Amino acid sequence: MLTIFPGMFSAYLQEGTLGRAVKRGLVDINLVDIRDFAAGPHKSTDDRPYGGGDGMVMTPEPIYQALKSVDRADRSLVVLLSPQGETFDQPIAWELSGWDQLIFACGRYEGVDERIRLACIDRELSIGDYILSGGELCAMVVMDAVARLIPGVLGGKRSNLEDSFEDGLLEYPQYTRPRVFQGKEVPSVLLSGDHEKIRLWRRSEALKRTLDRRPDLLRKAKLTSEDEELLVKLRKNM
Ligand code: 4GX
Repeated sequence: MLTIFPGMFSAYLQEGTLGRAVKRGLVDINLVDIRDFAAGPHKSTDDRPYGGGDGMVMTPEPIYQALKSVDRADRSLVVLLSPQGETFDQPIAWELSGWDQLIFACGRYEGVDERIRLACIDRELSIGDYILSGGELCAMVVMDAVARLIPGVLGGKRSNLEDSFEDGLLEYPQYTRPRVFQGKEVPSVLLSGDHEKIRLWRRSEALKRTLDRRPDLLRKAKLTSEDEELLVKLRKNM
């Protein structure tokens, strides 16, 4: 992580799934403070934009030197987080998980000098169409999504293949105890013990949710002929 705020990553890296993966040595995260590579008494990492205008731009030299200081793996990719990048999604997370090393450049201010983009950046990603105050949260989002695809990180308790989005559909509704909560019952099929009926109900609910909330996802989803039959019934009920 190349950043002027390495402290922003520390708490997230100590807790939960990612924290455990780091402790077990399944992922190794190296925080590089760009400011350590800034020259001059003020260690400044930004400057005024040529051509005028509001805001500041990250000056190229400190980022360049920070990147040069990284011990690069043979198969290593430099990723810049920015609203101008291609939108990050689960297929991109799988692609990134195939690299031995990901180097995230986290920008602040109005962005980075264009020559850093041209000279150093292999892939530019956005986490969505909204503006954050810096690339750090975005890098953590991508890092988290990629890390949980690394074998062993989820601890075998559950496979990430069962997740929402791995087949391109939204997840079916989940229930746990108690059987009645605020007057609402758990659907009786889930108590039936009929595993085939439960499987069909869940698949149908996943398709229904996707149809209702994210019909755009259905075009790219991996659907079986059974799914197509369920969809015909669901569309009739709309
Ligand atoms: N998905 N931001 C980055 C500064 C910046 C701008 C251009 C490099 C180039 C964002 C997002 C996002 C705000 C992070 C601007 N750095 N990044 N920052 N949404 O909004 O990725």
